[in-house]
Amino acid sequence: MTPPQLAPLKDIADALRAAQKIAIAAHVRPDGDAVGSVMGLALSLRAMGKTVYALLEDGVPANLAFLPEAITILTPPYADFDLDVAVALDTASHERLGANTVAVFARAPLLIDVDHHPTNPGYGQLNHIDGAQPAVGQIVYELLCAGDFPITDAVMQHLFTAISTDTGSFQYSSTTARTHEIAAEMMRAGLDTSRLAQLLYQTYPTRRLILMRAMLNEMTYRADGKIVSWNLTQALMSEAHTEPGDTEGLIDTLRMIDTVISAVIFEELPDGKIRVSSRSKDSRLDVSAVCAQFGGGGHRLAAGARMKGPIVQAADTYLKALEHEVRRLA
Ligand SMILES: [Mn+2]
Repeated sequence: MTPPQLAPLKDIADALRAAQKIAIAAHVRPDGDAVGSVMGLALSLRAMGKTVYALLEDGVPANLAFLPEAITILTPPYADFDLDVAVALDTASHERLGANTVAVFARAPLLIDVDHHPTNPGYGQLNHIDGAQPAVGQIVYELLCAGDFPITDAVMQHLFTAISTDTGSFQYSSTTARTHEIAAEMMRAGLDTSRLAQLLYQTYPTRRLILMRAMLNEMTYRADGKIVSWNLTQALMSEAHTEPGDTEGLIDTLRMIDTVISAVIFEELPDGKIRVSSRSKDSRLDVSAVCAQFGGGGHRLAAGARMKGPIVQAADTYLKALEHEVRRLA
């Protein structure tokens, strides 16, 4: 029997085919997988003649604005529209869609939840939660194949972006042989992957380099260099005129350091809360469990949480818990 959290993609494709008005959304502070999955599915369904509302509570980050039809993504306040189906992608909990998006989704008689965060409880009526998939973009690609839905060049640009960014350019251990096969299928279908790689990884605004310079100057080590962390303050972000997306992937630079098995960035949010992003390079170290101590979650090797400020105190509390886990490995 299929577990309730893993509805066959064929069933999800059937539900989408039967619908005419569809809303698709992903988590707040969207990353490449969120934007790419939402728009990859949205553009395929639009090519089938359906009315599709792509919703992102926080809009499209500046670094992804080049993607096709990104301008059609709606942000709050949302208009009143009827829905047959709502689809949540890459969103580990219902609330992470954002309050306005949750309110719109409540109007749909059917909610579909497609995700790869193992902590996702399956908050839809149709759930497909597959923690073995490196990106929701990969699940969406399989969904389009299962339904024989259109896969246009624009759809591929979005799904390639989703897959490439969530696998660290096909480098993370979550990357599967199928991930590479999908990239190959897209290349055979004519997708210009080197252009996308250049736009995604080799085109940064000076603002981002200012943040990176500060990070390299200010990062601190703990646990004999096994942990590295950095506090990203509102003061620095306003000084550098930071825009959403500028901080995406900065943590990967910290993660590269040879002695490090865990990298953490603490980011001060406008509301005073502290956003924790945590990475592990050692499969024995489960940072999602550390984040869960503070109400967060995610993946074993990449997780996050929100903590109460001030930033120095939140960092100290989190790092103590992390160091406790790191020391247990030695
Ligand atoms: Mn993802």
